[in-house]
Amino acid sequence: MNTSYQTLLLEIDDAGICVLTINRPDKLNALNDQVFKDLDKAVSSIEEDDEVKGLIITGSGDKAFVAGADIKEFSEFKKDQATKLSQRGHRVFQKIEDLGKPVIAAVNGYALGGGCELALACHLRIASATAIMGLPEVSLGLIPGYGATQRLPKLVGEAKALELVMTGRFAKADEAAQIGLVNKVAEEDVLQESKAMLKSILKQAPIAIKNAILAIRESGSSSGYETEANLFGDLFNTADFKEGTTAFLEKRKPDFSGK
Ligand code: DAK
Repeated sequence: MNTSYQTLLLEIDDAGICVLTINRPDKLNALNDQVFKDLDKAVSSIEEDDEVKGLIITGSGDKAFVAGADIKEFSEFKKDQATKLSQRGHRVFQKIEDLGKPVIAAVNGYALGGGCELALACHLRIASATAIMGLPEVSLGLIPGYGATQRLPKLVGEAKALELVMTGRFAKADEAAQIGLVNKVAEEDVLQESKAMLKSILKQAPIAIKNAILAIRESGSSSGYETEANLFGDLFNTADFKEGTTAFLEKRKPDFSGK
């Protein structure tokens, strides 16, 4: 896997956990064109790399996860360019959401605007006690353009999503957990706790995890139940299903092969 990027740091440990760090600490890891190009490539290579079992996305430094899209860069955009770049952002974030491996955002500080949207595209979010999240786009004369109008209501409900987007106010970590914007607040080190949660997921059957991601992604859509039935049925053909049920009956721990 290509592990060298201008704006990202990638590290893979022995358990197959890849930590992807957005690395522009002097700009609080704001998302510019280069970050999107790097993210696009990195997520593709993570997808193809069988050694990588799960992904954690975090931000460099102790202040920010990502403090938004790069305001300096987008301040000169015109309509067509903005629409096109919004679509590119959707595609890259969708790639993260569609990754058949679990993805956790370790929200280690400010996650604002596009940064909050990046966290929303991950499957799970764990916040540090100092995390501050929000969608202040209306204060810049905009609305969220990287998916939050669609993903946020699924997590916090339509009324809370409208409140956060229309006021642009920030939520501290405790409130974010209380409204379902993050799964939990880390008691100590957000990266270590994200790794611990990922490790507990990676003990389970990999194809079942992938199918769970695909099925839950379709919740609320008209094809959701049909998708669930198909993905559920497919698992009966896997070696992991045989191993999981056999291990239970033999009163031992399963040893999943991911097949
Ligand atoms: N963009 C560019 N630079 C940023 C930045 C950002 N979003 N956030 C911080 N920085 C830079 C600051 O300019 C400063 O750079 P220098 O002046 O040192 O060169 C450096 O990071 C450190 O920031 P501060 O000095 O401001 O640090 P403080 O601790 O005082 O304040 C803060 C932290 C997070 C409260 C503050 O930095 C802040 O308010 N940042 C902006 C937050 C924000 O409004 N984010 C943007 C949300 S709107 C689009 C699609 C999506 C979007 C846009 C376009 N298209 C498809 C076109 C999404 C928009 C958003 O994300």
